Amino acid sequence: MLSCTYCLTYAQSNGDVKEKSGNPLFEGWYADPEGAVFGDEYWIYPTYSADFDEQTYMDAFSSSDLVHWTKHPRVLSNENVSWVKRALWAPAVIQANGKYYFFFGANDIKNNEQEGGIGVAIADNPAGPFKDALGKPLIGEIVNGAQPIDQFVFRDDDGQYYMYYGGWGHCNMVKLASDLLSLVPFDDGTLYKEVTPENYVEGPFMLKRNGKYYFMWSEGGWGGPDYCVAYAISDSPFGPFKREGKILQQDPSIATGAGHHSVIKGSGKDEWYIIYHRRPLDETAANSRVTCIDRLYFDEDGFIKPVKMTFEGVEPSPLKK
Ligand code: FUB
Repeated sequence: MLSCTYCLTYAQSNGDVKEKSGNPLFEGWYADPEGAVFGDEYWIYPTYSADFDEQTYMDAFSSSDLVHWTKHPRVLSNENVSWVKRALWAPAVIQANGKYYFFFGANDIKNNEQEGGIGVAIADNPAGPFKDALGKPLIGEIVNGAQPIDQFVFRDDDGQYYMYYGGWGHCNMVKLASDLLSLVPFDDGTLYKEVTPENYVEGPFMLKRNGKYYFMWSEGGWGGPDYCVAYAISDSPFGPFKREGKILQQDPSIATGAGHHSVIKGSGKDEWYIIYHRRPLDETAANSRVTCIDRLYFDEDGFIKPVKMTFEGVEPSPLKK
């Protein structure tokens, strides 16, 4: 376990000393964090935020309580995915079919002649090592103007898996086969549906709560201070996704460039956390991004309240009772 350098202790009014996670959650430049809950453990899979040519592997972090985090180095690397050369970005990891599926973007392709895009690797446990499942990208071309990066895999209540993805201001969704290794056509025979909301740039995320689909995404440029997260609410996984407003953005007293997030549920009823990256106030370099966590609340009408970024982070929320 990492020492608690990154936790904070605080005294309650009754004198009891408690710990909070602190923000950032762990040391190092890490962006695009994908949170997941596997059994009694929380996991975070971030991008290693460095020069694109150095982004040839990914680390992961696990915790039993959201406060103490264990680092798992190099759960995915180009040693196990031969076509990955650089720019390994934005994991999406899910448990299905008795295995763990690790989706990623790689190579930052700019046209359909270049090799790269969204790939998938499989392991028997969440710490990997994840190995390439296909020997090639699952999505290796630019469709509807969407760069094939920033995938998020969503399982609807009927068991159907959808993947939302896309950079360059365009978001597509696709339907995944039950083995998660190929695309299947929608009822109208098409493989790709563009679902881009207003202001969308990249980093899509989907959450279902009380029968409503909460679609979220990042806006602005990730290298600058204005990067932020907005959302829409829909009755269907296919949209339409009408923009409601921003839920996460820079705070001049805390950090800039807050975006590319995910959301996980804690141990309590309707207890939600947003996991995201942000840039410390004394940093301006694009890749100076750290992974943080804060509470995410819904109001009584089901709208998401703006997130208050903190340095303290969150209290323990152990999954194991
Ligand atoms: O970290 C690399 C890229 O930066 C991601 O793919 C984008 O979403 C942005 O966060």
